[in-house]
Amino acid sequence: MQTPDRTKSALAFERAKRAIPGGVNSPARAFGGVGGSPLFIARAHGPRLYDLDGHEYLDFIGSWGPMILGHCHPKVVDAAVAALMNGSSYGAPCELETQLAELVIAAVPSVEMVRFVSSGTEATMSAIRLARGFTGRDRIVKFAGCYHGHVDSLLVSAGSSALTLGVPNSPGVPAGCTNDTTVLRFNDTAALAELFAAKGDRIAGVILEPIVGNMGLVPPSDEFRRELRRLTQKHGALLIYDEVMTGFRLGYGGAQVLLGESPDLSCYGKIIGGGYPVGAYGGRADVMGKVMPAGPVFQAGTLSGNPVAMAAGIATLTELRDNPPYARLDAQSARIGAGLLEAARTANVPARFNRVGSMWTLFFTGTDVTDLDTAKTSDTARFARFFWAMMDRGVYLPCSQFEAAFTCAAMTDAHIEQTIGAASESLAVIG
Ligand code: HOZ
Repeated sequence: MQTPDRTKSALAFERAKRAIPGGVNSPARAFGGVGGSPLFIARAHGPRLYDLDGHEYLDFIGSWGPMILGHCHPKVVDAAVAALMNGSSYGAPCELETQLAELVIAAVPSVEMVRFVSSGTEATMSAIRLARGFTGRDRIVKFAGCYHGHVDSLLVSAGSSALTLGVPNSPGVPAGCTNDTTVLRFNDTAALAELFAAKGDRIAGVILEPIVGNMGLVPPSDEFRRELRRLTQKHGALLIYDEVMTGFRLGYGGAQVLLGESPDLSCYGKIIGGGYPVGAYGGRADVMGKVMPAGPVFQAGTLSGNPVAMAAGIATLTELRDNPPYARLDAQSARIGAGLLEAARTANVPARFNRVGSMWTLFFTGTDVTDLDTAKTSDTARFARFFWAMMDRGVYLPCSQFEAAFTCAAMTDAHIEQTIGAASESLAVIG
């Protein structure tokens, strides 16, 4: 087949690079893991993106997670427009903030109070500050391959673009910022037990993506998850779930509801803003009661609780609650897994498919992927060829082996079969 002409995107990228570092406002978008120029998007609707050159793509990124209902869902658009007509920002409280907080609280049993911020990074940064303020301890534990935004103290062995681009530790993060961060291997229960036995009473909190999306999709083992809850409780450390990606994605309420777990604090973003810039952290009332002005732990933001974003979030959560798409998303994503693995077998390509609900990753490896080391056994050069072959066939996948793909509710069974057909052709061609 002929490679589609993407000249307009390429020219737009060249122009952007003269004005914006690397031509993008977040490195995950720059196609560093797959080579070539990123697509420049002209518009999006339903399950599709449309690029500057007039090509259309089934969108399995969904803005890296938020667009679970697809692009331009009419109820979300109507809510955002109605809010916008009442003014775009007040710098003063409005009832929309309380309404969205109440929706989150009603959906997630462990969350008794919520504070809204403007991004997932702000949410995790604020949650670990709160964990430290509440416990009076400094040490934070994270897991290799988990990514919690670009918070200085968490930018160690991080996943997502920090992993794709091979920059686990960024220049500009002073050693002092990470001295109190301990990194463990995900799913390594023995290492966790050893650390808590030695230093448990000095640990303020443990932060993790309960189901990891940022080294590709990696679920926790039951033993690891339960031990994490038991040890943090025993030692008075706070368990912090970063549900920025999984919140309201893996079921109404998120990963913790699916797993039956109860963390002390949870971080949100993406879906709860319905496609607008929102983050949130919430949890136990006694802990959240320490946030200023209720308590002494400082955290603030001019655009926090922005009315347009709140309205879009309310419309999105209301739709997810009243017309839950989760069972269909699960079935469609399972069908993608079966189809992709069959295509890989036919093409004699070693592969593993990790999936929970509508988040999934096809790893090009013959090794089960349970942590960062096993994720890194993947053939990233083959992934890059596969990515472009899929793109040429109208399927837009995450541009890195170490990211999760997202199925959205606007996709029909025909879109799923189209994706599997594209994968069969792509793997037959690239091998
Ligand atoms: N947190 C997103 C998924 N890994 C990446 C978004 C970004 O860095 O732009």
